[in-house]
Amino acid sequence: MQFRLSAKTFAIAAILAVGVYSTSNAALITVNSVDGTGSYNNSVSLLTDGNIPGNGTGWTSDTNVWWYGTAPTFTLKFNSVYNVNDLLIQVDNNDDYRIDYSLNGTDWSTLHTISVTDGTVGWGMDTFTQADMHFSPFTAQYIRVQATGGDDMYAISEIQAFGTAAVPEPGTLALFGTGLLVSQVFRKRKESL
Ligand SMILES: [Ca+2]
Ligand SMILES: [Ca+2]
Ligand SMILES: [Ca+2]
Repeated sequence: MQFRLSAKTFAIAAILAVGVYSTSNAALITVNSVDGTGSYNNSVSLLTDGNIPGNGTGWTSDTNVWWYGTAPTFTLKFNSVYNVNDLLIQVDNNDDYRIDYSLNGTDWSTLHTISVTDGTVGWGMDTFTQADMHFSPFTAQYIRVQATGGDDMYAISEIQAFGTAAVPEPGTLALFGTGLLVSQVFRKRKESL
């Protein structure tokens, strides 16, 4: 009897979990902080201000963080851990930019490198998304971008990530609530027998 109860509880919980996860849609991920290392021009806040200039905009535009050399790194920290399935990044068209991700800000994995030869424009800023980069979805709280080669003159105007929270709290609470409800119902039945 005990086994059947828990099996039924489990089945209902599993059905509910599928429902919770399938109804959650990828949305723009909230960024807690954006930081830069090394020497660069303009504020790193430009990277997450939602302003994406038109493709072909000059690399030293006021809309961009721009710099010389491959030393600088730019890191976004999300407000929690997310399953990320899309990125939007606009960079200078004639360079290589490596995108890394991390759960803790210490251990990094490389997601993708945008190559000089990628993209659609031959001058100024160029926009890339998952449709261009073809990476697999990943789980992270940090995204880091670094120029790795090109003409030594680099720029980024925007970095946006899209996905769903890795631990959806409303879903967890719903599962917990369902478990309580089911055990209450069965306890009441047992008492009435
Ligand atoms: Ca921007
Ligand atoms: Ca290019
Ligand atoms: Ca360049």
